Amino acid sequence: MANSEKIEKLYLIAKETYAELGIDTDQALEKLAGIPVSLHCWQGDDVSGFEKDAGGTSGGILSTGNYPGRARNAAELRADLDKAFQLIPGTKRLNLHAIYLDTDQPVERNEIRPEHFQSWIDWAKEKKTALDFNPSYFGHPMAATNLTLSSPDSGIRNFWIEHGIACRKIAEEMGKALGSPCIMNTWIPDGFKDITVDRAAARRRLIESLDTVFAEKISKDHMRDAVESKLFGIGVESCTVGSNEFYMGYALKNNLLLCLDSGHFHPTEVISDKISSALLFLDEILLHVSRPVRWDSDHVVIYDDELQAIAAEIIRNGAERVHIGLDYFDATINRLAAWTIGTRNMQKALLAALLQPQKTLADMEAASQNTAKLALLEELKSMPFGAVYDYFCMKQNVPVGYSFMNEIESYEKTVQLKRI
Ligand code: RNT
Ligand code: ZN
Repeated sequence: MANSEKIEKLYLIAKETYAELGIDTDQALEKLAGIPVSLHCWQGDDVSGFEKDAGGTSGGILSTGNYPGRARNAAELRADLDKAFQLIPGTKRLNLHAIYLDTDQPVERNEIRPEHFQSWIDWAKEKKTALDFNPSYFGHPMAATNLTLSSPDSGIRNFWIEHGIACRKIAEEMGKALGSPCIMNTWIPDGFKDITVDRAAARRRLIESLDTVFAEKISKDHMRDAVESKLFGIGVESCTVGSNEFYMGYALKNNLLLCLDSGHFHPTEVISDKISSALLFLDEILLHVSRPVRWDSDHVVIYDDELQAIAAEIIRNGAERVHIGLDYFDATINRLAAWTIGTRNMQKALLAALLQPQKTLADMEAASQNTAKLALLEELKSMPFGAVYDYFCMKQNVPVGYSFMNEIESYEKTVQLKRI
């Protein structure tokens, strides 16, 4: 039997099986196709960026490993992304950081302008995709003390305020040019290594700086601001200025998006539980889907319990209010595979959630039929959702199952390994 025939046949059986639970698999796939996942450009080059002088990481973020073939410039990164987009079904966006500007000459971070990202805008137009954006408050001499927007030094603070303002203009232009609001996420590394005495003063300075950065009202149709908290980072173990409570309060007060990164909480604390709460008070949120291993180590997203829980919460609370971004950087494996594996897993988890009889489950819960609820949830786990995802991949003209690795292996040989 031809492979496509087999996939179709298995799909039809799966469709029938899910229909018995009252679930329409065609409808689920239509919904899945419309849920965008924003790929983080920084997996492609270990968060190095393309600034002509400074750049790289600091402030507690770090990519480890030396797998060959990382993208060294914007053209290489775009080539890798083109390939990744061919291996991932569904709606994709690209999430850029300010350090990925595409220029011949060095440009200071407080002087970057939309034109420095024109090649990305052109690329996105051509690929019929959209862009998200991030100011880069790290990997720079002005961030050497791990204090940027909350620095006690007004010169440092002002430099980064100017960077934030410059980035919002860029995000606005990206959203305008591509006809889709650009989500701009603000994460700063600010924190202290050791016992911190005046936490309130640092946090007050951060509020003031953010107020200045966000002062200009920009149309929601073009760009939207998100703020991302963190628990700790290497080198800033004792106090993170932009903590969860800080940004929760700031986002609520200013009606911004709250960004929840799955690697930024205590080891047993999960973001899946935070989505429903946040959405009761905020219009929209942003997720940085990642995988912490012991600490905020940014591993490739796998199909684990928390990913399934996150996806289920997205579907139950309204996918249109949750912007899904990925955030990890593993330099020990092929970087194109890292994108492909993580994004496909995100989609698989969304699909599994779309294939759950949410109303039946909620009714069981409301009627305290806890035994039945548990039994059904567990049975759902071994239902043929893989056949539905395979069919989705086939219909979207991307490789089905493990076969995407053939393409990655040949791309690695012919393109990435030649970069050394
Ligand atoms: C760092 C944050 C932040 C970064 C990216 C590069 O801990 O998670 O989102 O990973 O912006
Ligand atoms: Zn993050």
